[in-house]
This record gives sequence, structure tokens and C-alpha cells, in this order.
Amino acid sequence: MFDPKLKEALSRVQKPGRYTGGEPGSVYKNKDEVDVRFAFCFPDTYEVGMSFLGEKILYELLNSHKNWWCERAFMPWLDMKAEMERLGLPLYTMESKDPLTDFDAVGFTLQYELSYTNILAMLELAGIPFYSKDRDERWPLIVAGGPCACNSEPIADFFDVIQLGEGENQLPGICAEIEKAKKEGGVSKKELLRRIAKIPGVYIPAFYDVEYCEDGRVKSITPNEPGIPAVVTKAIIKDLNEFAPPTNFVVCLLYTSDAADEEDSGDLGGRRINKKKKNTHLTLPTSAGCCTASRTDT
Ligand code: B12
Repeated sequence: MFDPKLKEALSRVQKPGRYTGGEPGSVYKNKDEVDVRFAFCFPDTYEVGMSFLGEKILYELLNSHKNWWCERAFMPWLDMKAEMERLGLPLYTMESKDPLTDFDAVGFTLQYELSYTNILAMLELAGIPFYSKDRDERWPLIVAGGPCACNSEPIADFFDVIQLGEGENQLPGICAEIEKAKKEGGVSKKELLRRIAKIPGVYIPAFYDVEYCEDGRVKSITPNEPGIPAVVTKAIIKDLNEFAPPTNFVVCLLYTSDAADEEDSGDLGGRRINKKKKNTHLTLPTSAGCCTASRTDT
């Protein structure tokens, strides 16, 4: 069932289907039976994030492990963000509706630099401190990956783990270390990060001292922990046959063609520009709590 506050928020926003989950292909597991919970966050609206192929790949890959559960979260549009702040609803995942703070790791994809402010907005909405140095063992590990991860210094302080390059081998490696540490018990965040740092292609910003030139360019990056690689090399899958393409896509229930129109005109994210009236009738699927929302957008 939906939380009453979430129901209230959904009744007041445009395109409530952005926030309900329950789409065909989405993966549901019993949270008490999984060892690792991973929240995959796309720092933009649902429509934009749902077209991202990397998420399809990594979502299916992580969920193919019986005891790991990968869920999705997106940046709410301004109306929903305001409702969530008003009602004190923390940012949650589409599948379980649990807040991001309940997860072992929260991963952001760095698709384009323009989305960086949304990463901070999502952390703020989740009630998670921005800086890695301010998060101890009680907080989820905040992980980044994606094409912009290879130029990570501008945002390095916000992340515990940055994965450079393709994620098919690396992300399961990170989750395996998290699982192992949880099962051992009492493993500090620093020790967990030391273990994760040994995965090729993984950069742990806290383990490097960065010096800058006067003009802001990076002068040097030096490991400050023993056994940490001096150079982190981007992960590349040499044989694409190692990984079959995803077969179980999560299918959007939302009418999304407006997003494409708006993207063409540079106005992406839910505001209508063509003034056409549209009736939106959304029947939220039973797995998401069975509720119906009907509205007319202008
Ligand atoms: C396809 C594409 C688009 C498409 C689709 C975007 C989408 N919704 O998916 C369209 C045409 C819409 C698009 C638009 C834009 N794009 Co574009 N796009 C690409 C492109 C060519 C491929 C991205 C892709 O799908 N790759 C395939 C997936 C499977 O690979 P991947 O994303 O790299 O994911 C893998 C790894 O990176 C990693 N990974 C990814 N995320 C994560 C997360 C975690 C936690 C971990 C551990 C690993 C991980 O694992 C994945 C599997 O190996 C890239 C260039 C490139 N070669 O990467 C540019 C690129 C991402 N786009 C870019 C830009 C700038 C934009 C725009 C902002 C352009 C504009 N000014 O409008 C817009 C953004 C609009 C928007 N809001 O989406 C830039 C970003 C550069 C930057 N420094 O900001 C890139 C890098 C191109 C470039 N070199 O300039 N784009």
C-alpha cells in the first residue's frame, strides 16, 4: 500500500505515474531475504532516466543475483519535490518505496554534467549528507559511474566510490564486497573502501590527495593509503560476448512523448509547451498498491 503522505502528494502533482513504480518488468524481491540492496539513481526526471540503456543493463545484472536487489530512483519534478518537502517524504525507490537511507549503496549515473545539481538535490531529499567525509558506517555507500566519471574531480568529494568505465564487471564486484563485509560484521567503512579500491577501475577519492595548479587544473593525485593504486584505469569489456544484452526491460507506463517534444525545444521535464489538453488516466498496478488517478493537464 502507498504511504498516505505519498498518496496525498500523488494527487497533487503532474504525471503521478513518474513516481509510482509497478511497471511491467520491474523487479520485486522480499527485502528480508536479500543481502545487498542497491538504489540505482538517475539524476533527472523519470522520462529521461527510463530511456537510459546503462540502467537496463545494470538493473538486470544486479537483480540476476538472487540475494541482491537493485531498485530505481529518479529526480522528482519541481511539483513533486515541493510536495515531498512539504510532507516530509524522503526520496524513495520505485520498487519498495523505501527511503534511500535504507540501502547499502546508492549509485548515481553521471551521464552529463548538467545533472550534477540534481545529484545534490536527490541526496538532500533523501536526507543524506553531501560529503563523503560526513558519512560514517550508518549511511549507504554513495557510488558513481557513467561516462562523466572519468573526469570525477569536480564532484569527487561527494562520493565514496567512483567507478570508471564499463560497469558490468565492476558494479557486481562492489556489491560482492559489500555483501562480504556485511556477513563478516564490524567492518569499518574505511576497511570496506580499502577492499573496494582493489577492484580495477575503481577510484576512492578519500584515498588520494589532489593538488591543484593556480589556474585550477589538477597538478598531482597521490594515494594517501598503502596498497592503493597510483593510477586508476577505466574498465573496458574486451569481449562483448561475455555479457548478453538485457532481455527484461522495465516498460514505462507513462505517456512520455511530451518529453521528446520538450527535449527538442530545450524544455525537458514535464512542462507542456504545446498547450494541447490531454487527459491522463493512470491505473496504478496492484503491485504498487492499486490506486487510480485521473486528471486533465493543460
Ligand atoms: C545515447 C546518448 C544520449 C541520448 C540518450 C540519453 C539517455 N537518456 O540515455 C540522447 C540523445 C537523448 C542524449 C542527450 C544528451 N546527452 Co548524451 N550521450 C549519449 C551517448 C552517445 C551514449 C550513452 C549511452 O547510452 N551509452 C550506453 C550505456 C550502456 O553506457 P554508459 O552510459 O556509459 O553506461 C555504462 C558505464 O558508464 C557504467 N555506468 C553507467 N552508469 C553507472 C552508474 C554506476 C553507479 C556505476 C557503478 C556504473 C555506471 O556502466 C554502464 C554499462 O557498462 C553518450 C556518449 C558515450 N559514448 O557515453 C552521450 C553523452 C553521455 N551525452 C552527453 C550530453 C552532453 C548530452 C546532453 C546534455 C546534450 C544536450 N546539450 O542536450 C543531452 C542530455 C539530455 C538528457 N536530459 O538526457 C555527453 C556528456 C558529457 C558531459 N561531460 O556532460 C556524452 C558523454 C557525449 C559527449 N562526449 O559529449 N545523449
